[in-house]
Amino acid sequence: MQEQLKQLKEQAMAEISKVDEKASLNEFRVKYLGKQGLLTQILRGMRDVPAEQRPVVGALVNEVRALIEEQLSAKEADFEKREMESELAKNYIDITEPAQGHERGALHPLSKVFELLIDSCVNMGFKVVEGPEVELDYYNFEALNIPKNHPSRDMQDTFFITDNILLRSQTSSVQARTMEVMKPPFKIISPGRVYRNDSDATHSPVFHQMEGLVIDENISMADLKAMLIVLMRKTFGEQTQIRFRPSFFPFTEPSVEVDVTCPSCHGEGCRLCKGTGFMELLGAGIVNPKVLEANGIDSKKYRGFAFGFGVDRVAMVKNGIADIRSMFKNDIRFLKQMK
Ligand code: FA5
Repeated sequence: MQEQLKQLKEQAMAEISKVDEKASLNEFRVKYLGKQGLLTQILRGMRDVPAEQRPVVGALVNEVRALIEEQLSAKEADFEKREMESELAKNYIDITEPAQGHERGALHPLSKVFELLIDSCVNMGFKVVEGPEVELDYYNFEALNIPKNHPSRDMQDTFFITDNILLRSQTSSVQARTMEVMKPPFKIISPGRVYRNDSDATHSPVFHQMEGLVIDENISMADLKAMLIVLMRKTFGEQTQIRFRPSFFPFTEPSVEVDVTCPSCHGEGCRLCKGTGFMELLGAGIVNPKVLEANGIDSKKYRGFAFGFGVDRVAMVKNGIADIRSMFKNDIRFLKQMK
């Protein structure tokens, strides 16, 4: 039996030295140390060993088992080490390489223009108020001297929800809402989203306006003009050319439209500005006394001026954007240029 054990030891040592993958280690363990393994089979012959030799044979059995286990652990540790080394080699990180850094986001050009316009107006003493985008026909039109079926409604191609409810086509709807609740004198601006069935390089179906309304005693066209010139110069710089044109709105009398130099041709005349060299930015005027009276303000005592900026147009002019629709496509290349 001692001879058998020595042979088993040699056979096991020769075999384990040839094991070259981790999965084969378990087969080896079962073959030698398992319940039906070779060592167990030899042990079954222990009962035939004379009693005085048993301690010596027992010691030899333990020695062989310990040696096999030791070799198994050493091999296992070796495989694990190699696995770890190959993982590390695959995922090698060069800590001396410069970091990639995070890209910084930026405000959308429209948000920047809103911030600029609102800040300038707040610094001039205006209060910011808001109104609903889903609006009653009354506030969007009727309270502004535009009765049902009046031809001037055609100036704005409006999205109606029902006969009396619509998506507001202008922030002027906030004028009537404000006059209802505030006592003059007051100065408000109202920035927000508006909707019209319009689409080309300078018209978007969803766009943004900023309304302004000032009601006080002794207001004149000169106040409106001076205020707008200050605001435009702050927004575009001193060198920008500003043009006031006579116009018509049912809720202001007299009315003007205000243009600045075209962002595309800088005044030369191009397709974007239809050859005029200018881009229209806003409508404005002296509040029609009929509107004051309809909204409970004494038109003998108070007068007012109002204006409505196309905020997207301001962003176009400031950033030289040739197509208004590019601001709503979320194309990251465009947004990066605007940073
Ligand atoms: C109005 O909306 C009037 N409520 C402005 C006003 C307010 C007049 C207060 C008097 C007193 P208008 O339809 O012209 O007016 O639009 C005002 C501005 O909005 C235009 O000058 C233009 O800059 C912008 N605008 C109009 N339609 C669009 C559109 N579809 N897309 C982008 N901007 C537009």
